[in-house]
Amino acid sequence: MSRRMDRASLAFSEQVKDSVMLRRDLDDEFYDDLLEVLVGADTGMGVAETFVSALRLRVKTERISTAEQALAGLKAEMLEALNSRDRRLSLDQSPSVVVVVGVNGSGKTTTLGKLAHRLKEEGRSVVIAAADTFRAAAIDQMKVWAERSGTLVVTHQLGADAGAVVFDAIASAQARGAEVVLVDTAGRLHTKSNLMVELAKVRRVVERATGAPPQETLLVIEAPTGMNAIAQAHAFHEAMPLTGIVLTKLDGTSRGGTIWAIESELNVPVKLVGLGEGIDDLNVFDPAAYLDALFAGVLDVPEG
Ligand SMILES: Nc1nc2c(ncn2[C@@H]2O[C@H](COP(=O)(O)OP(=O)(O)OP(=O)(O)O)[C@@H](O)[C@H]2O)c(=O)[nH]1
Ligand SMILES: [Mg+2]
Repeated sequence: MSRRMDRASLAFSEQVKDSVMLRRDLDDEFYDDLLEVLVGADTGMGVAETFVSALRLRVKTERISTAEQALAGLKAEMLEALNSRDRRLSLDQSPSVVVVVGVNGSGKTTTLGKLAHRLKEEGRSVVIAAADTFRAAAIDQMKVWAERSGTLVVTHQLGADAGAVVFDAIASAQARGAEVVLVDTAGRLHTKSNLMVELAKVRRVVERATGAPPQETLLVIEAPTGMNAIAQAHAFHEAMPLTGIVLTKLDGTSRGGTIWAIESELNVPVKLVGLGEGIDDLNVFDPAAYLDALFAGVLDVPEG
C-alpha cells in the first residue's frame, strides 16, 4: 500500500516535519500546529479536534515529553478510530448481490472490474450486471472489464431498464449457482432525482429476486475530492442504506485524512480502496498499513 500512497504520505509527513516536529515543547502551539496539519489533510475540523484532545489526554497520562512520542500517540489514536469498524464484505447469501453507486467518474465500473477479478481469484463464481444503460460506452466498458477477468456479464440495450438487467443477471446467477452478482449503475441520468429513483428500483428488484436487499451497497468516492465528497455521499446515503465505501484514486491524492472525515460523517466503513487503474489495484482497506504509509518519514516503522 505504501508505494502507491506516496503523494498522501509526502504531503502529510512534509507538513508534520515543517511544523509540528520543530516544536520543542508540547504546548498550545504544538497542538495548534497539529490541528492545522490534520485539517490540511482533510480530516475535517471535528475529527481533528477529537484527535487533538485525545492526544492531550494521552500525553498527560503517559507522561509523554517529546514531539516524536506525541506523534506516535497520534498515530495510535488514528489507528484506534479505524480499527473500531468492521470492514469485511458480507457475501454469504446465494447469490450475494453487490451494488456500486456513486457520481459519474468516481470509479464504479473500474472498481467492479477489479472486484470481479479479486473474487474469482478467491475462487468465487461471479456474474456482472451492466445496469448503467444510460451510456453505450458504459456497457462496452463493463464488457471489457468482464472479459479481462473472465466473468459472465449480462447486458441489455442502451436505454433499457436498469432493473430488468439486474433481474436477468440474478436469474442467470441462480441458474448457474453463481455466488456473487456485481451490479454496475449509472453515475448520471437526466436529473439527480431520476438517478435516485432508478437506484431505489434496482434495490427493489434485488429484494424481489433474492428475498433480501443487496448484501452490499457500496458508495464509490474519489479520494481527491476530499471534503466535497461528503455532501454527495449524504445524498446517496439518504436515498439508500449504504453498507460500505470504496475510496478510489488513493494513489493520486494528497488528502490522506479524508477517510476519517467520511467515516465519522457517514458512520459507514471504508471497505475497499482503489490504488490505480490496473486489475490488481483494488485492496481491502488495511488501517495499520495505511497509517504506516501516512507517517512514513516521520515515524520509523520497525522492519518485518
Ligand atoms: N488512478 C486511479 N484511477 C482510477 C481508479 N479507479 C478508477 N480510476 C479511473 O477513473 C476513471 C473513471 O472510472 P470509471 O470506472 O469509468 O468511473 P464510473 O464511476 O464508472 O464513471 P461513470 O460510469 O461515468 O459514472 C477511469 O479513467 C478509471 O481508470 C483508481 O483507484 N486510481
Ligand atoms: Mg461506469
